Amino acid sequence: MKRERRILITAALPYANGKYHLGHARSTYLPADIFARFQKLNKADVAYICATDEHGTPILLNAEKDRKKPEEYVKYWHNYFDKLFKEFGLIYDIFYRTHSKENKKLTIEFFNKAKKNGYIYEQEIEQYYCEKDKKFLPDRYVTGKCPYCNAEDQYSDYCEDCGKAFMSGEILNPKCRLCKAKPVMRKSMHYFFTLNALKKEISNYLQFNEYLQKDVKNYVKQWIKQGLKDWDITRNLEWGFKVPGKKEQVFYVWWDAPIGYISSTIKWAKQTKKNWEDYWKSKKTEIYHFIGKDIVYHHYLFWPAMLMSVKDKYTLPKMIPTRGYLNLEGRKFSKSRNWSITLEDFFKVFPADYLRFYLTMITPQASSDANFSLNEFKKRINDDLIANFGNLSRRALYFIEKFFDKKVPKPTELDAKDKGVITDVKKQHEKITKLLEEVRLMKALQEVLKCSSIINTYFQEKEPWKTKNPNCLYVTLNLIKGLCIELSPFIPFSTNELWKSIGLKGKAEEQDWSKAFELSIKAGHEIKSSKPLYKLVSDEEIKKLKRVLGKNLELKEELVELKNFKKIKLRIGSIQRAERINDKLLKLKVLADRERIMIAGIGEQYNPKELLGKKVVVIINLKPKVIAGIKSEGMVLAAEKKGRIVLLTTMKDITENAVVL
Ligand code: B3M
Ligand code: ZN
Repeated sequence: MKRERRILITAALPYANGKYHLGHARSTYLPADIFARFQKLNKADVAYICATDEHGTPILLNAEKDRKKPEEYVKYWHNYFDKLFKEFGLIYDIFYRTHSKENKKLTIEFFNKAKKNGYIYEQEIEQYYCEKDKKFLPDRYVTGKCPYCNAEDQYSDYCEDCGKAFMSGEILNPKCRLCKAKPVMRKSMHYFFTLNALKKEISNYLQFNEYLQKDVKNYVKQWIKQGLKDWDITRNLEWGFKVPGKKEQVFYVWWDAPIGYISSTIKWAKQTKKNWEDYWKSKKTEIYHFIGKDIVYHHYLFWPAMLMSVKDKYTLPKMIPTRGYLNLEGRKFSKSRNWSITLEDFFKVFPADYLRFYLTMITPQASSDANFSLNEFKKRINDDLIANFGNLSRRALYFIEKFFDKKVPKPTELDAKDKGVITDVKKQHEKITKLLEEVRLMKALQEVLKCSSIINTYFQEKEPWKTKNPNCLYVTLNLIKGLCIELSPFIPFSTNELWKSIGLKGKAEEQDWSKAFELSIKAGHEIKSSKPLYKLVSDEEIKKLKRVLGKNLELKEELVELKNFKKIKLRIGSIQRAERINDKLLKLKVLADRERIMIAGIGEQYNPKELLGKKVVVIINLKPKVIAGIKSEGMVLAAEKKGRIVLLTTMKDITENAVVL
């Protein structure tokens, strides 16, 4: 077969460093997969590439914590993601690794070429050095006291308490994290990448590539306007790829990670006897990088600049679909507060298709954030997936089984309604094709469901349960087959299963998109089964997942369940003392009806210091709860404002300790 288009698709490489929550699945892995599946059905020549990202300081630190060698540690997490992503239905052509020989070779090649072309220079910088351990200490290896707010135990580049970032050398009482000795400052040479020298080329790329997402492009342009800083691409670390000519330095993880996109393609091309350069250096290739909005800087600036700097005819990305963060029941995901659901938690209760369906329904083509609500999830699955598509296919198969002994009936001449529904559905199909091409996946899914509704309406009007109308069952079954193909990028497991129930060969996901609605199932074809495809989501199951969410949800629900609102005693309290317990939780001493200690989950939004003296609204008649080992005697009220949690404070004229209700 002659394949007209050549498309390279990547999903941002997950760090081989612990579990990911649903947010990454929504922003990156699922959209990339739906798009790749669509393009494969559409018979493009697709290379769909992913890998684990296996370098960097956090990985080395966590490996040390687990008492594992970093090689062993990343291998473990690589296997973990490989298995998990398969369960999620991701069909990468290769899921490789950045700690590979292909990546090492190419990383060094990129460095040498960029350097030869004048985009890399050397400069001396000062860094902490531990004379006992005989090594340089990257930021996270040094802890000390914040020079701004005096908080203890902060990393040497950033204070988690007051949020200030500081320069190397500014932290007070620095200590080596490994041996607790006081480090000294020592000079060493580092390599820098001249991002700024490519400013004009990058601006042009952003300017003239009409496919790049507008909302993201605008803020990237702002960054450029503010000035681009050259980029330190080496680290004094024992884990990573050694920098040529340096004994103790490796490349910064963000230098070799995106090169992993190419080196993984090289590995795949070797395995499948293809030419990798066709996918990276040909004018014909269209490159799509799917990412989350936290790595925009790296993909809209660094990466194109790196590709330009080697002057090696690399094709620049056509599209960088960028999605925002996911909240869970209106709050940020947070491991330490138990506010998280992982893919595995989910798969214990529901099939992967349910998650794929719901996540697509809450993911518009934008970098805006979204909210995962379990009740909404239940509604979408039961009302949209099952009541619409699931029931239609079950009923059509059931009537063929019941009235025609599982054989597709022979149609008579098609009437205006039969022809009408076919035309309408084909028109819809064209619209859906266009939306998918534009990576507008949520809209495309909505239109597929519309397609299903059109067929449902036709089915209802024809009343085959009364009329045993052969045309209706013949046409409907053929259109359901088309829907099966149309839905397979979104929900591959159940559409493949339905494909089998219809008695068709192969898989829905292997068909030809352009022929989806041809009437290819002929009279006399025998269907296999009419058993229901889906099970309704029950309250019990939703509760199971809520239990995963732990104590915080209970607390929230406890509040909602206080139906008689007057039972809640609200007071104005003033914050007398505030301390940080961890990055999420703060311990507050609040003077309300009396002095009360309250633990509040507002640590990501507030610094203890800015809270002192603040008047807040508190509930004083909740049962005391032990949170993070401390008895909390009340609750500070907060509300959501534009996706941010803000404390409910008072207007100036309400006095301390006044009774609100
Ligand atoms: N490893 C994961 C992230 O920041 C990071 C992506 C690398 S893509 C080359 O989402
Ligand atoms: Zn500080």
